[in-house]
Amino acid sequence: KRLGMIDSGLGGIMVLNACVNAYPNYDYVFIGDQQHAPYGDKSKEEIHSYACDLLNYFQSQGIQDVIVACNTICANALDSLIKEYPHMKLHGIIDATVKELPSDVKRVLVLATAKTVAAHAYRDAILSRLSTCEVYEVAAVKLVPLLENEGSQEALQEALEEYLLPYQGQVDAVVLGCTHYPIVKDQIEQIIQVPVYDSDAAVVKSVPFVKHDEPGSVTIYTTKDAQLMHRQIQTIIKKDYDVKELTLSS
Ligand code: DGN
Repeated sequence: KRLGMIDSGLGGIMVLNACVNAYPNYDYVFIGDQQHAPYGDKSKEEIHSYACDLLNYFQSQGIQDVIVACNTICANALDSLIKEYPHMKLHGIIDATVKELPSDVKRVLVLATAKTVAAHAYRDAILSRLSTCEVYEVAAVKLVPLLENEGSQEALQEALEEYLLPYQGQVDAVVLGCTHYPIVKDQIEQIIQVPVYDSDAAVVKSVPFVKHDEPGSVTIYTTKDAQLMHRQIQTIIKKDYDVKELTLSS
């Protein structure tokens, strides 16, 4: 019942929180690779190599089941990681998130990192399910740096309006194709005024969790600054988790 989870940072914390709330009896081990955040502007090779470092750590700890709570890794490296780590069970999140969309949706706006947009991972996943849907993909490149570096509310609101206002009245759903964005889901809903879908509930539904009787645990590592991540977690999910620093050897 040990379950690994990875992301470049705070986005994965949102997914972790959803999983812990639904299945508190697992032993969750989360690594936020904040040293390398944001992943969204890194090369495919770099994203792949960071993900390998994270998975190698889990391997060294005997953790086989891992939720890849980062769309940027899923869009750019998951297929090769699945081949390279055949003994691990890697749970991606893109297809699960797309399944959240109602089948009568006609025009969808996907907000994601530059790398996820460049891979057209959401467009392809949406069209393979809803073939006549119009999909608009926007690289919301300012959001992860603002969220990771505790940018001001004004700067966040301004960036969100820049990405969303051109689509007001033009779409009937928004998909948050980056796990960091649910941190500002309420603000996004207020600006765009259509249903907004994200990975948090989707992951809970897609991972084959089973109920356990024994109590679970949550272990959180960051590759950067434990105090900083501890404070960020308190701010975004109001939980007082202990955070440890982890140095990964590549
Ligand atoms: N949270 C990650 C994602 O879902 O794409 C990556 C964000 C980032 O590091 N840019």
